[in-house]
Amino acid sequence: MKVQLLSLKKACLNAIKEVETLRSLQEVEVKYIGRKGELTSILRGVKDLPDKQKPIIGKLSNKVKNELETAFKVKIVELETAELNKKLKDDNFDITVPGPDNNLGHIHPLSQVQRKVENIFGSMGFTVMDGPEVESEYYNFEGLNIPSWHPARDMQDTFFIKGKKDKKHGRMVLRTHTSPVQVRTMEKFGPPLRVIVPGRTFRYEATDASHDTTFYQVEGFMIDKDISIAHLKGVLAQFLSRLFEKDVKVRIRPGYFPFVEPGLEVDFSCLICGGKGCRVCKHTGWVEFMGAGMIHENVLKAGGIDPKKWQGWAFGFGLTRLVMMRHAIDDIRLLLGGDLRFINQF
Ligand code: FA5
Repeated sequence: MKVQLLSLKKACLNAIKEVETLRSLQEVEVKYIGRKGELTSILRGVKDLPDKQKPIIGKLSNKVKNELETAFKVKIVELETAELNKKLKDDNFDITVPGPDNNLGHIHPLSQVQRKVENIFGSMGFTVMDGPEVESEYYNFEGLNIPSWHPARDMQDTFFIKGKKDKKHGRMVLRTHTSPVQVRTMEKFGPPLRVIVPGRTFRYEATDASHDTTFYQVEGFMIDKDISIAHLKGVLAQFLSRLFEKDVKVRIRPGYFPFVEPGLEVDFSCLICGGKGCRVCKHTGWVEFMGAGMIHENVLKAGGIDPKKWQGWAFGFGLTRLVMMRHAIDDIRLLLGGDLRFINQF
């Protein structure tokens, strides 16, 4: 039996050596060491051997089996490598070409600028707050000194949420501005306050190059003792020069918002046309940038703050318009349009 095993080994190793394809190698494997192969049929005879020989032959047959299995593995690698090399040669396959792009995403330009705004105000001691996008009429309007009968309601075209009505606070709306977070924050934390609120806002408006139905605003407000518009000017000057890293002309003119008194409008010289006039600035050279003013005493009262002891200012600007200025984007609708050809440029 020993002789049988050794000659099987020799024959099998020779066959492995001769083989040129993986398919024929598999046939050799089945023939010699498969379940119904020659090695198995030899081993069937072990039970008939004298007891003394059984362990010797058993050991030898295991050794032969292991050696043959290793020889098969080595040959598989050899054949596969040869096949790959042949393919590389035949196909003109260039292994130095980089692999497919793994398509890593990146931060949206709106979020990039929002982070910058948060950092600048953060360094001036402002806290970043958040508020609900689906807001009650009370916080969006009444709490801000805009009762339902007031003509100022027409200033902001509103999406109303069908069928939802909060008992205490009226209908639900998609917030038209970030100002509702003013009263919410006053109620929650009380004075003194130094807060900014970046967030998404919605208006039922016809869209054009500078108006969208969904856009981002940043609210800012400061409430303390002896606060005046001079502090607002100082904070804005610091903010704008750090954000644009260059001189930007700012125009302050009287404005009207029911929640501030006096009210201000702050405009920027248009950075897209350099003030010459284009479709973004409606050919005026100025872009409407923010509303601001001293917080109306009715708003402070709604927030549970005594207007005789505390004063403050507030502002609200369009973050989306700021991004347009920063990157000279001449149509607001591109920013949330989802076109990767556009967004991948930032
Ligand atoms: C407001 O929303 C006030 N809440 C701002 C405010 C806050 C005033 C605190 C006083 C004190 P206004 O409606 O002007 O104001 O909007 C503010 C800014 O949002 C605008 O200057 C503009 O930059 C941006 N904005 C308004 N409507 C749109 C729109 N449809 N698309 C893109 N940006 C818009």
